[in-house]
Amino acid sequence: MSGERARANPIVVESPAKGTVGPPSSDELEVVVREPLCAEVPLTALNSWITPTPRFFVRSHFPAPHVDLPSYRLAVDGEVDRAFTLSYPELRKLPDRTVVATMECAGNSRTRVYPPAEGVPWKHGALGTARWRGVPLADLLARAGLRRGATEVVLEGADRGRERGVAGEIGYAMSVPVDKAMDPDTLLALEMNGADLEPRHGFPVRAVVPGWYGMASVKWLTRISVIDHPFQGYYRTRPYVFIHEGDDPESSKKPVTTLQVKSLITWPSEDAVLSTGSHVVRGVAWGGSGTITRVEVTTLPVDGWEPSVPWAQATLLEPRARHAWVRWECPLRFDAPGYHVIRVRAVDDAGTTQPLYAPWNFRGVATNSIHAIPVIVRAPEGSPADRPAEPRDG
Ligand SMILES: Nc1nc2c(c(=O)[nH]1)N[C@H]1C(S)=C(S)[C@@H](COP(=O)(O)O)O[C@H]1N2
Ligand SMILES: [Mo]
Repeated sequence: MSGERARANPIVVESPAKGTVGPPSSDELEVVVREPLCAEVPLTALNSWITPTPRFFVRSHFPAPHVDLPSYRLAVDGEVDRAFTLSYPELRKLPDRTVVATMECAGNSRTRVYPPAEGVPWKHGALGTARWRGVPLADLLARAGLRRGATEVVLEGADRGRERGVAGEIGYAMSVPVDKAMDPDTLLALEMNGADLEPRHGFPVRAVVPGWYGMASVKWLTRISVIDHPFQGYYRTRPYVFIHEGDDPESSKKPVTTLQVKSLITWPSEDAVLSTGSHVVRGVAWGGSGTITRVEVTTLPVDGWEPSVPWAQATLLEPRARHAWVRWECPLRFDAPGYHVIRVRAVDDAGTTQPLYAPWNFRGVATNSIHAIPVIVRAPEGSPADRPAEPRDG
């Protein structure tokens, strides 16, 4: 499965200074933070089941590291019987598997929480679905032999830097419990959408933890370390935790793990101008612990009291895959000109759905409030409703 790019250029993974890891072109992604690069996709561009790589969001805590491929080694160690390392060519030779999985950053939709929460100010586009190809993490763990007492697997990236309130440099690392690490769909991905990973998405190898928020899918992976206690690393215990109002920040924080049930409208866009009549509203829906069974859409005139239509069932579109979002579409009629709000909510097979407002938390993570967008409905040009009313009193 060695890709063309690797063969043509087997040695050099260019550093940001050489320009290959820089911001994506502005028409593909919107840059949220320039360095380290955080960039999101406009929702209307999420119009295919597989997100093309140039439209796949980027979330990096540090500049993309320079990885020297000839000397690159992936280490597997810790609470195992046989620690070992693998070179890139050795990894490439192992049996692989392909998984289509949706990735969402835990901070996605953060700008929609109130009061504002600290963190990268994402709108809704820290989200994408890719076809990942790589070696199941379980295969490497089986080869190493887990010792009794192993509880978590720490995934370490090559990127390093400073974080506020922490002395010295730290590297990016995140842990997953052993059972999630042993899931056959948890991959050490070498390819994304049929090509070697792009540098900004973790070349030469990254973890992909389907069904979890993106923080566990560690890029530029260098070490897999099995431990027998809860991991206390910075990223596991500080940014990617739920701390709700009134919680004691130390004793009650809960790690962010599984994707919540969520759906977003990808067409029309916010503030779109639509003509009266029928339109097909489109979007995507996903969740980490079950299967989306229903998506419901409604519309409400801004000055109305009752929804003008009850929740309508959207049609769920093929193809589908266990860890991938489902695309949906729903015809809606707008009879009255004016402002309307369109809302969507997804329901999974356990009956879990979305709250109107997700409970506020200090990090603004895992926000899955019902997506609501305003649109402007106008009567077709030239129709009686399109003409301004006659001035009555001069
Ligand atoms: N080494 C490393 N891995 C990382 C990160 C990082 O900063 N460094 N960011 C994580 C977060 S928070 C997310 S949401 C995903 C984003 O992956 P992408 O940039 O390929 O979209 O990578 C994860 N893996
Ligand atoms: Mo993230």
